[in-house]
Amino acid sequence: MTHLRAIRDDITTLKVDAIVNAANETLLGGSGVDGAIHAAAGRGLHDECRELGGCEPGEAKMTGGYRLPATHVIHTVGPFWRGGGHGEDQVLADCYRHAIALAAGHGLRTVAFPCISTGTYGYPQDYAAEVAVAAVREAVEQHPSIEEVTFCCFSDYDLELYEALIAD
Ligand code: AR6
Repeated sequence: MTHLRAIRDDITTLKVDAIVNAANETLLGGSGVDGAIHAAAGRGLHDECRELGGCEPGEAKMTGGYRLPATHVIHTVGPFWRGGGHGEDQVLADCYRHAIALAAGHGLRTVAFPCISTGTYGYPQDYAAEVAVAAVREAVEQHPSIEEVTFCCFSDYDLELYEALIAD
């Protein structure tokens, strides 16, 4: 059975098979976790991303990890929060599901996620955490080769939310 855990950390320091990036549709970098990942990985990541031709919200694309301790980066684009009535939950769940499927399809076993869409894209943290945990639980049932999924929180508040949801 896949182990789910929540930690509070900088995702760029994690030595896992893949860290997930909360990117934008260009995949060419930005602020927040996207900026941190590109800064830590170096120029090679940017060059590989330029070849990918962007990414639709809810989809996921994989690159190497370059100077990161993680061997791969899975880039996904979360939904911009517009009040909740515009299919945001579905797109956010797709980010988690597609990232897990992509990792499993490449034989990866350990994956770490940031709290996608809860920064610049404005998704309420509690709703996002519920969607994330439910989507990951569903995805790892279909991809049991995934050994561990880490929810890498950047705030104590997010960590509390995820710890409570995982314990359920
Ligand atoms: N490690 C882990 N989590 C982090 C880190 C880090 N080093 N840095 C920030 N976070 P955001 P979004 C958390 O804004 O809402 C970018 O410009 C942060 O505290 O990074 O999906 C992209 O290019 C928050 O909990 O992503 C897009 O344009 C979470 O990561 C846009 O922002 C997500 O916040 C995407 O917005």
